[in-house]
Amino acid sequence: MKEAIELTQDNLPLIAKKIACPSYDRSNVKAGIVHIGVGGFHRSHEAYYTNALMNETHASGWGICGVGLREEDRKIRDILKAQDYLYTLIVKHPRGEVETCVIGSLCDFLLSCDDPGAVIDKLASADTKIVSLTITEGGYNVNPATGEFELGNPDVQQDLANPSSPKTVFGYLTAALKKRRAAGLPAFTIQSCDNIQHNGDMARRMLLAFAHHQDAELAHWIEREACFPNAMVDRITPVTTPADIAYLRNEIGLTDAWPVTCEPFTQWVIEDNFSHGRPAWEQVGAQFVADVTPYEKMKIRLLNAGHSVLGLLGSIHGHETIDGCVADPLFATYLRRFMDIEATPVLDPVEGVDLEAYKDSLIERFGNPNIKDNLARICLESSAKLPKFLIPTIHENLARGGSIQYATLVIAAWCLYSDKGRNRHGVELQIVDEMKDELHQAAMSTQDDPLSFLRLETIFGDLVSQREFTALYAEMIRAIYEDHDVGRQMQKIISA
Ligand code: CS2
Repeated sequence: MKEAIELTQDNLPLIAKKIACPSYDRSNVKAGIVHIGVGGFHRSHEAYYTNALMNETHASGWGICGVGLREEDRKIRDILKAQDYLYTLIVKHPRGEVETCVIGSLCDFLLSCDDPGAVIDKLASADTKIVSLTITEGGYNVNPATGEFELGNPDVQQDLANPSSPKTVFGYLTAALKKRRAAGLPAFTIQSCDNIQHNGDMARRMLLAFAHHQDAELAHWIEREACFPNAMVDRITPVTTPADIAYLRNEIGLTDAWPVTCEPFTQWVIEDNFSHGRPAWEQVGAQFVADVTPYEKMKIRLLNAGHSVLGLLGSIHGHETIDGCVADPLFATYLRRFMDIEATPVLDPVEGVDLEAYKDSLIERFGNPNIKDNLARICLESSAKLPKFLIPTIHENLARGGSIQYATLVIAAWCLYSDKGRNRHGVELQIVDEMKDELHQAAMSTQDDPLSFLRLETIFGDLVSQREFTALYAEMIRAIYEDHDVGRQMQKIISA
């Protein structure tokens, strides 16, 4: 085993002899961006683009200060702090080639639970121009049935009552914008990087609803002054494994306690709508467009929905990873048919994008055997994902008389998954979901009332009263509850 070098700022000259390292002077970098929710995806995507830009131009005003709003963020904060906020990105190509580089764009990290005032001050500081978010699909506090801000959320109530020690992202943004307004500073841009169609509009609506309840005049100022660009974000980023850490230590001779791995493909399409300046990310591959709508819909309804299709059906069938699914001809065919027959007909044409080639590339990306994207990651928080990724496709196909079979089986499989929590071989499946208990409760009564799962109105809306859907769903439920074999139903749909 090689002797491994610790990843720190002082060691960068040595590490740079082995792998690519920041070529800019990190001591000059100021945080122009504050990012809330520093997970793997932020580190493989926005932080990656920003690092590339600093390498390219040596612009120093766009460093990133990470913010964690949850106690669970302490681990990543502690690790990054000990590494001077440096980490390694491990890019895994389908044929086995691996590229590694050290990313230096993060330059600080604050935890709100340690000091809420420090987070508000950072957001309110004159240097902060953009506040970007990866707070997950479920983080926007929207009631999916009404589309309205969920005012009854106890954390929201606590934030309305205690504006200087908030818990939610809305409490922090509002408190900071209030300070900026009082200080005569421009509003920052709020840049959502979550997989939600019109993610900027969603962030805007939810923040304004919150701010309105706190201070109507401030809400009007935010409405006038702050920008919320919509964006499509894309890079498959599996959960880091001990093998990734061992790879760096053994093959590169580098000790990094929490590197990030990802696929080579990356895409970021952003509406050029910023209130207080922005980095020239277009110099390193991002695309700025006037309207991101068709791109985001295409990505969410094909890639993210495709993941959920494989994730739920594959978990019950006994597959473990996305590439394992697409190596199985039954799953590969099912996925492609779902994309062609159900998802594509409800998409709008995207200028300059060949949808067939896009779908081919998705299947190739899913098949990357070195990514080993676990189905457990895909199935995480399905209750927040499916209403955005898959259920709208069913609604739109019902309205146009299109096929709904492929997607309906996924909902039926999700019911079985939530009810039994086991795959067809009896192996337990860990379900991680904010709504885990509600999902289980609703699914449990399926044998007495085949539609009980669909009565979760916040997820399914009025799907339970759509006869064409419920008839098909009930039939599928009957079949999969009989033998726990989703593969047989998939085959039946394909052969029909
Ligand atoms: C995945 C996404 O969370 C999910 O279910 O579909 O994380 C996906 O890997 C990314 O959006 C890729 O850009």
